[in-house]
Amino acid sequence: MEKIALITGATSGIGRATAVHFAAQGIALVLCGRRQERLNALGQQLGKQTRVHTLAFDVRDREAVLTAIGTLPEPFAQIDILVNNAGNAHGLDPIDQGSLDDWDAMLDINVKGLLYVSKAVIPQMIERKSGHIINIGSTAGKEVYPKGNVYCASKHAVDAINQGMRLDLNAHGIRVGAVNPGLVETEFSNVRFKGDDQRADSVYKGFDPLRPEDIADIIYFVVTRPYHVNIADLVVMPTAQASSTMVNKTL
Ligand code: NDP
Ligand code: 8X3
Repeated sequence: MEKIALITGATSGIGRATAVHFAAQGIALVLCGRRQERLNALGQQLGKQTRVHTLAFDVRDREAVLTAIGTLPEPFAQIDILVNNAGNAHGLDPIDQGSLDDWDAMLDINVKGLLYVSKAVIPQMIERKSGHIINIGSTAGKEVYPKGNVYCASKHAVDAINQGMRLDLNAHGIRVGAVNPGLVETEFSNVRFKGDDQRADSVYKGFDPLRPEDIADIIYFVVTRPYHVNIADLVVMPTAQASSTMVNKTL
């Protein structure tokens, strides 16, 4: 039977690659992000392979989130797979020099935004006693690196929310799991360094980073296991990476 997936942060990077991968497998899509033009272009492209609906909202705006997801047209209303992916790092500063706006952005988007979207989707999953939630965490949610402070805190929160969701939704037969990537070359560092593309590019120089398609492939694997299999928590790094602070640039 055709499944419907709602993917947040589908306009770029991991979310976009996941949408492309899912579409190729015939999964119907609700694509979310703020950049309407990108949603339109992707919707048009993937609409040749599967049914697509786009929703433009900022995950920080709880009314917008609840309204957009709560008023999905009937053919898209029953979400089988939720990929909680929208998020970014904002800045890379020692704790005493961090910007309050950056801190607000990371906590509001990566943590509260994920919660708002989940709140909008979970009730109908409970009603149907069916659903699969994939939370995109990070190696930054498993360890803390210098200057990563608040971004790491936001991803540790995702780790805790992932565990909490799994516990609380266990009674309803809903699968919950996290995929926690290491260094993936996307627009992530362009956002973190506020458009300093040279600095962003330098993050992925000298080694072979993960590509968003690698993570999309893993997410697809996770959601296509038989119902009795729930991949609860998965960490994936480039071969060159051993931890947040150890990357081998001699391979
Ligand atoms: P990108 O910057 O390429 O993509 C981020 C996506 O999130 C975009 O589609 C963006 O859409 C969306 N987004 C950001 N802020 C908001 C917002 N306020 N409201 C709605 N959507 C928003 O980065 P990645 O693909 O790398 O990041 C995706 C996820 O993967 C994030 O949660 C990130 O923390 C995580 N991650 C990334 C890693 C990496 O090395 N790249 C490693 C580990 C985890 P738009 O701007 O259109 O709103
Ligand atoms: C993204 C990975 O190491 O850049 O979550 O924080 S890292």
